[in-house]
Amino acid sequence: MFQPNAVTLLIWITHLQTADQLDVNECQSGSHDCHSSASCFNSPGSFQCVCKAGHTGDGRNCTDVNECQSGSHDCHSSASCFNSPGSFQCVCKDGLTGDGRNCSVIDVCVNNPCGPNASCTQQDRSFRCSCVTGYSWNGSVCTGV
Ligand SMILES: [Ca+2]
Repeated sequence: MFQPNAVTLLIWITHLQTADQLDVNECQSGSHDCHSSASCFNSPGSFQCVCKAGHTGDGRNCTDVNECQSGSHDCHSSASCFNSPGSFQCVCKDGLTGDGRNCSVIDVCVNNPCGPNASCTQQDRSFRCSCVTGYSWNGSVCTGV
């Protein structure tokens, strides 16, 4: 049976150290040629460049993906898409509220702008006030007839 003695152990250790020293971490030393929009991954004797999310390319050259043009965005159908480096933004169109992924019509009647004795009806972005039976509009509120 093989019994390692002090000399073979020393050879092993020296060999391991040499193999370890052969690998230069290009990602840490800054000697890599990855694009500024790429991530560097060190590997034994080499390294890889991978374009960051929202970018496309081979790692040496990375360009922004225009999600608004490519259709890979997830903006709501009633939102505008704005491209940006590595990302994109969704903004609900006028008269709508939400985070751009979800847009809904602003409820203009929610705070009862018509006052008492009136019903509020949303009309596109504005509202219409209708006095209940027995009341009429005096220009600002519904008053008893
Ligand atoms: Ca983009």
